[in-house]
Amino acid sequence: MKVGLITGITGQDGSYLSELLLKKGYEVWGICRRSSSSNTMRINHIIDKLNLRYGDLSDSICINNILTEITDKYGDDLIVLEVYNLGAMSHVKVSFDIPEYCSDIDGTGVLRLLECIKNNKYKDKIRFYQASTSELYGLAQNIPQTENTPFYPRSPYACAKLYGYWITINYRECFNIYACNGILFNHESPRRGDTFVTKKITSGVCNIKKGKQDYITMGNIYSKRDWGHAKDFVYGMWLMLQQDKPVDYVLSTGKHYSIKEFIEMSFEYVNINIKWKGEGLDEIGYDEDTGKTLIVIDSKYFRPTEVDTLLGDSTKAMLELGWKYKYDIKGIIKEMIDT
Ligand code: NAP
Ligand code: F7E
Repeated sequence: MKVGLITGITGQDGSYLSELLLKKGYEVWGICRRSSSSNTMRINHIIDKLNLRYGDLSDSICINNILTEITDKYGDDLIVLEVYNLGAMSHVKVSFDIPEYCSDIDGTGVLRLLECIKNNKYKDKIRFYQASTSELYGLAQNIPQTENTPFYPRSPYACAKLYGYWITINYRECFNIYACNGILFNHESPRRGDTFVTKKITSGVCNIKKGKQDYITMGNIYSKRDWGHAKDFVYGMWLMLQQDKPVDYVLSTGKHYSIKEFIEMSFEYVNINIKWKGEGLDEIGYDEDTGKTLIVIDSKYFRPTEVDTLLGDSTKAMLELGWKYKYDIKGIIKEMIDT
């Protein structure tokens, strides 16, 4: 039996990865947080096929209990247990507000999982994927960024993920665990959390088109991101765990756009012509045909330190894993607005 264990199964990537593993015939397990309101919206359509356990990356005991429950169930019949660590406090701006919590979950949480794997009797049958991030490049030292580009994190989130990245490599080298990092650039979908910029824009554009919202309030619209689709990226995660040796890979599209360009493409898709006037906090986007304001800027969405530009080079993943992506930026926007 091939088994997958996903932390962060209720998140954007966790939901797409669950679908992929089920399609491939895996038994899928997931760690969910207890929440006072429902947090399983993204997996409700497949929930009967999943083995969910309550847990949290702050709690070594529960992580160990779940891991041993799985390995005890199969014992020597276990072929492989693929552990995908997708659980995280994943919002960069929020990490400035709750830095200690973010470090505990996104940094030390990785160590907790690796320790449980190291101590498991079936350690040699366990493979570990760490959700590393292009945020590690931060104040980017080279353009485009590859697996060899030096890191320069710019937020508590990125600093915590830097620890996660290195502890994954350290456990690979010390304890011979099949453990690797996917350094993933931004990836989006209709399942993206509401407060990330692409979802905020596409939802806002839909609402404006339907007359349910007047305008969208944005932060820094001049940063640039290399945006792909989560479905393409979870396939790359799976590929990384199917190799002879654990190796770290960048996944990206190799194209980047500013937030302002993303806004323009989104309005264009619903046939609204946006024009701009003013500068800085006074800049606004307006409807050329009606004169109505569509975009305003508010400094409350600015970050204390910004990551101005990210652009990835995933040549290594393309050549060694045979990974490619299917969605371009317009396809992503179309799906996010239509769904
Ligand atoms: P997401 O939608 O925010 O999902 C995060 C998941 O982590 C959710 O299931 C969340 O549970 C869970 N989680 C949060 N705190 C936890 C804790 N203390 N213990 C256990 N689980 C916890 O994130 P995503 O976009 O799917 O990203 C998946 C992973 O890839 C994250 O590690 C993220 O940092 C990383 N990453 C994302 C991107 C991207 O562009 N999407 C790029 C690079 C790396 P609830 O549902 O209960 O909140
Ligand atoms: O911001 C700017 C903001 O929050 C993108 C996470 O998945 O990808 C994600 O991190 C840009 C930033 O994503 C608003 O200042 C302007 O420059 O959508 P975001 P992120 O910070 O790039 C990486 C790879 C991860 O690893 C993370 O987990 O958009 N921006 N105005 C805004 N951003 C937000 N959220 N809201 C605004 O109103």
